[in-house]
Amino acid sequence: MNQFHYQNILSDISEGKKSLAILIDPDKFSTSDTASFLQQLPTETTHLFVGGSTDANGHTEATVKALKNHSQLPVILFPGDHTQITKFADAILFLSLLSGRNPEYLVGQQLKAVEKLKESKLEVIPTGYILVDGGTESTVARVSNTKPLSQDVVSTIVHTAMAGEFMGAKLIYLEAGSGAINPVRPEIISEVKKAINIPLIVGGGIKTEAQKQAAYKAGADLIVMGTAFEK
Ligand code: 1GP
Repeated sequence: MNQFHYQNILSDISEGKKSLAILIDPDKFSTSDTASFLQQLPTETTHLFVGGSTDANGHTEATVKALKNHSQLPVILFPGDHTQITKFADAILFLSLLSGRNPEYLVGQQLKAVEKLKESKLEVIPTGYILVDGGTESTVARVSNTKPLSQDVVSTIVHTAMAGEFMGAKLIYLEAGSGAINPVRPEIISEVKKAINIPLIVGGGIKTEAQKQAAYKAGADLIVMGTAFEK
């Protein structure tokens, strides 16, 4: 089992070095536009995430291959379910939806992923995934049949992140949901950051430079932006 690689991609997301991942949803991406899509991305982009709550058309593999052909940036799977795993990426966020109580997204999908992961050299990154209320029903909440945590109950969010670290997560992902009206509040980011000893990813509803800088200042190590770069 020693073909599994840990820490390579993760070490890029080190504290102090702020990272920016652009999320590409294969359902909304045209591979023929890959070069022009990549050209419009901010120069500070450090990672490409690929995934969506659903991949109805099975475009993930083609999307990953196109991005790898056109870019040197690490391509990391951010899968909505196990069918979105492809060995052509560099790494996978091995997500556990800790804000929810649906066993399918706590451990069920993870078990279904093993066959494909056994045959890949993907860096597997255990990630505690915490969905908070972004002011509109997110696709994650709908597909996973879970409720987001209220942004008003900061201690529950902090404790969920700590539980994730205690369970072995190497990253915590604070998610307001793609297309969120309200991104994760800076106060929440800073309380979570103070409580954990692992890098913190923040995404969902971040559209402006000011929102991005506020999230970094509050303690986000890596910010994920998707909708802002969709055509
Ligand atoms: C969603 O956090 C990501 O999982 C990105 O969200 O599409 O709102 O940028 P946006």
